[in-house]
Amino acid sequence: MINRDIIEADNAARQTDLAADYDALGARLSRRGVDIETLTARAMGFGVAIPSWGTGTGGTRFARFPGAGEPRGIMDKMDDCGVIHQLTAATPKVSLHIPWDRTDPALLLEKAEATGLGFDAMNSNTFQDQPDQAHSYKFGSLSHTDAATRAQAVEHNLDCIEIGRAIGSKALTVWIGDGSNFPGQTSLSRQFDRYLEAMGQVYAGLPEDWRLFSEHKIYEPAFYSTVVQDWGTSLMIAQELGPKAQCLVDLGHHAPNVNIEMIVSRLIRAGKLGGFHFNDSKYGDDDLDAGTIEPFRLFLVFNELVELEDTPGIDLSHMIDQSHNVTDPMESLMISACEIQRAYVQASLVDRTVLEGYRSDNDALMAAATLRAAFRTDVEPILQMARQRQGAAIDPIAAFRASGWRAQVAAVRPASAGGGGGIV
Ligand code: LRH
Ligand code: MN
Ligand code: MN
Repeated sequence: MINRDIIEADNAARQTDLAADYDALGARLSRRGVDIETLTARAMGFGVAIPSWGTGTGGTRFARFPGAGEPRGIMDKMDDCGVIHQLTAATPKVSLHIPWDRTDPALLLEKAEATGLGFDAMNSNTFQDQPDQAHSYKFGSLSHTDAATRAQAVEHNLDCIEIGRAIGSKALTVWIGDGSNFPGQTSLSRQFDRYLEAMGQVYAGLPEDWRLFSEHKIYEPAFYSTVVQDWGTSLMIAQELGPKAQCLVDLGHHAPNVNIEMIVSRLIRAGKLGGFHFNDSKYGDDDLDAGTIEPFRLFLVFNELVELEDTPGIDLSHMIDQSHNVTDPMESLMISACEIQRAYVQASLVDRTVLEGYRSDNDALMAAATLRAAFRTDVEPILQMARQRQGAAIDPIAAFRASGWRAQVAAVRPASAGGGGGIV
């Protein structure tokens, strides 16, 4: 972890400005009838999980350009996640990917204790072949035409549940790359039937207090059809499997211009929204830092979440899912966590009584203006204060750079090989 003195020294230099900015914002908000302390308390209560795989440099289908001091394995990844949480106070959990992170659960628990982290949803991987694997996933996994391959994929998911159970996780996210690349290659209906049957076996292996998240994605790696291609299919799956099955929305997994906030609203209405993979994108599954391309879209997603937050039974797993090619992954993850938290606080600022009034009067212009007023409010002092009060950094990136963490770990973590073959 980073030496506390470094964080405190960096905070000390920013303390006076923060106090002035916080007071000024507090005064402005109170003129709007909003208590800044309520918002700061909400910011302090907010958390989003870090994907273990996001701590390394990703890559594309063309190349991977490794960075210095990349994590050598899950223990290093957890160390990085611990630092991200230490600096942001917004990322209390890690989401593991198996088999990438496979290791003795006792060691994972020990590391979680040392870094002050918990575990969010487990992720299974049947979109890659592993050494020593009996059956290849080249033509699919849970929906494969071959029963033995499907059984192997089911077994892997059950194994993920076992590991997760040992470390206190409470959910399994299943994303498969299954689909087809050419019209006629597969029976669209029978492939889906096979998938549902296999997922039923995974569902049957869930502990009582666990949930199963199905994650949809429109395309890639299958380029003609994908088995779980959109939220409609994902909802069908969750409804067919049973009450412990819900849908996971990865923001980058839709066609351009799809209204994601509406999907969010519909899934909550159906009692089937389980969680998110936050990221941002311009074209496809770009896995860019949250809020860096379309911050208003992120805000609108949170606007739905805040509007519906008292829906009975709602319990969302907020997770990030990103890949970093040109930035330091830890810095990118910190930026994302802060942007997601910002969207949450901005959405919490929307005057919902006033908005409802405009809605019932059909005053579209003022309804939109009400959302914009919240979105345009610079809530940075609230985020900074939330961090400072929790012993984190007022400016996480500055404190991270001042700490020299990357250079320190680069000295003990050997450079990893570059080369082709990206991560999805
Ligand atoms: C697929 C995906 C899914 C995987 C992760 C590595 O594109 O979003 O969540 O588990 O990437
Ligand atoms: Mn994802
Ligand atoms: Mn993805």
